[in-house]
Amino acid sequence: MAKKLVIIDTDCGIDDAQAIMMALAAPHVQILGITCVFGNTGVENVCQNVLRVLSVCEQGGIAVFQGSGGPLVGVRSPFSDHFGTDGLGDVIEDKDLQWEKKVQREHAVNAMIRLVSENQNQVSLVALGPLTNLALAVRLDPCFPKNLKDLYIMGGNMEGKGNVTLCAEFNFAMDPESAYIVLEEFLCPTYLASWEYACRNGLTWEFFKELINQDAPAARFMKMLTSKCRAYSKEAMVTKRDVYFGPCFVSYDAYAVAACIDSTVVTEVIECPVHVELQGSISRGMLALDRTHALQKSHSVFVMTKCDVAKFGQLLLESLRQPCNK
Ligand SMILES: [Ca+2]
Repeated sequence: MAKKLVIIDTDCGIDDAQAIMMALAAPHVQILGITCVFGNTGVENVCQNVLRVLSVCEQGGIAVFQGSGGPLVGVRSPFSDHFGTDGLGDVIEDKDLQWEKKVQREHAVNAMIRLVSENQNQVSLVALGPLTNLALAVRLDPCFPKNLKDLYIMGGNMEGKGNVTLCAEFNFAMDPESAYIVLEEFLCPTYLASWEYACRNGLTWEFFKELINQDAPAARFMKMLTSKCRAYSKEAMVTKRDVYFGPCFVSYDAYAVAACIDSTVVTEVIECPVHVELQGSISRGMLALDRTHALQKSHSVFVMTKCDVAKFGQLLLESLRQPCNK
């Protein structure tokens, strides 16, 4: 069977690391490249984090490309330390001083365009960070979205609940203009794993313990990354998320990868046009769902609403049983 071709665009924090490992573990998936963008941390750290994940999973042959270091418009917001200042929980001591030599010389945006044009209508793009690289890709090559098979995005929200501002989700809030461009101009089949979707389909903290205590290098790596990180402490994690959804373990980016590699994980979607708000004083970066077609847009996206959580949990468990022979 031909493998499913995937490009992952990431701002590699801990949940991106988990999501990348999910794609690496899927036997029918071939990752053509991993493109890096700023977000959870600076893009230089993101590159190093991706290289580290690939090394733990013994998949060092996958090409890593450095992309945008900031948003299209305005000054980059200060990095949050949600996953530590380095994005991976500030626990890695033996930094790889040779990392720059391991990153491809080609810019991430050029690489995306090239890989997709070499494999027209065969590539699934999974976006796990701010959408800056994708917005630049459509500006450089207006045919880029049309040449994609489909697009999976972790980002945005569907109920106006924000996690960095009152109404905006992190990835969209970091670069609202890019989110706007992508959702206006990428007319390929597009699947959105919103913040609320991830939180409503969270797992228990008991499951999290089982996940990281598996006997494999990837599980031990994830246990180390999460060991000092507040975001992975049931006790420390009293957040806006908990106010809305109750306490649970949420591996955000893995929801987008799961939908890409196994469509049966998603059991319900809303199909409707969407719009990213750029103006509002408290809603800049918010995603609005146009369920009554008030905006009269011709293109709809699939906004995920329900997940087969048992199946998703199984994919997470398998993702940390690496390295595996693919
Ligand atoms: Ca991310």
